[in-house]
Amino acid sequence: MEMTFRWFGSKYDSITLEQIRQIPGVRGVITTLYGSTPGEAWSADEVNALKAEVEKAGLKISGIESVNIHDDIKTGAPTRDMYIENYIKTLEVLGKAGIKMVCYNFMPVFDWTRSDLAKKRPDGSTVLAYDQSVIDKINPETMFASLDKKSNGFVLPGWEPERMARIKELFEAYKPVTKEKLFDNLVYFLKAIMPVCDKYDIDMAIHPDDPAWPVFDLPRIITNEEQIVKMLKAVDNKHNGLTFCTGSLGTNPKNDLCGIIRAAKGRIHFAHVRNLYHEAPGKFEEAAHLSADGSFDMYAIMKTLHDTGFDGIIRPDHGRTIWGEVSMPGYGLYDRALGAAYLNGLWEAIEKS
Ligand SMILES: [Mn+2]
Repeated sequence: MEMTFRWFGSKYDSITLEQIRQIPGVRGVITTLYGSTPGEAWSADEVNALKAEVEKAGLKISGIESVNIHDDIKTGAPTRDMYIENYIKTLEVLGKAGIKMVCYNFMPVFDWTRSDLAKKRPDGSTVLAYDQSVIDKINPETMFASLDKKSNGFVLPGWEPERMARIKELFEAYKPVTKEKLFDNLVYFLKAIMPVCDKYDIDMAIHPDDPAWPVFDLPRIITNEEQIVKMLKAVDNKHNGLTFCTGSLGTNPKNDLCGIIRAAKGRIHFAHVRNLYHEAPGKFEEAAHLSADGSFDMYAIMKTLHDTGFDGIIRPDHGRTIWGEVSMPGYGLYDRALGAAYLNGLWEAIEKS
């Protein structure tokens, strides 16, 4: 198990590499070329510069989150092959730089969705929260505007203003894309990139949909054990794997998180481990990583990862905003550092018992 920490780059993050270096047990960061747009081929110079910056601080790049997928690949537009070619070029650049884990998602239009970025909890901390009844009453533009207001001035990953400006056009493009079509387009993409993944030993790790059900009538395909197993089997190559994200899969209380770990055994290349508190169906808020603060049994999750032979990259996920920190919502230093320490503690106890 390799404990890592997400870092948004010196231009975008409120947290420095020097701070990350001081979190016990963290030696790697998960980052990306912020400022790149989905569909473009990354340059070796930019990747190497990022790598040198991280290494100068005594850390390494453990993986990329994310190399985003152009919407034309997801919709299966005629231009998809060109964008897949660019994706392959990016993977080549990463492979040559020794970066061997790539997280991505196949969600239409949006990355994650929340109805509130700063919901107050009884302890005075604030967290990201979701309430389906609120989402049902608004449209995507209104949601973006309200999220943008509470983002503390940070650009939210997956919610970049350039992207939101094209939102109507994107919804049009996805109109003919059924759940089945979206899945076929994912398989088409994966089959095309497996040769370069084989060549450079790059593990692709698809991120589950967040939340794990359709939002704004857009199809969602990586939502539960059945869909994950179907995806792994459709391209049965060890480099086609999963980002096991408790916070996304766990949005649906019907998902048995430990069951999913067992079902995807050997194909989990990356784990996002955090806790959620379920208030009611379709209504949840994020919590501290500690089991007692939310609805998940974090010990059982870590134990199942351990017992199924997980030896991949792991990171704490969204944290609460605490101790007056001003940061990108969910991505402050303090609570995620507490999360890393807690997960490391669980892991050490599991290994020694
Ligand atoms: Mn995640």
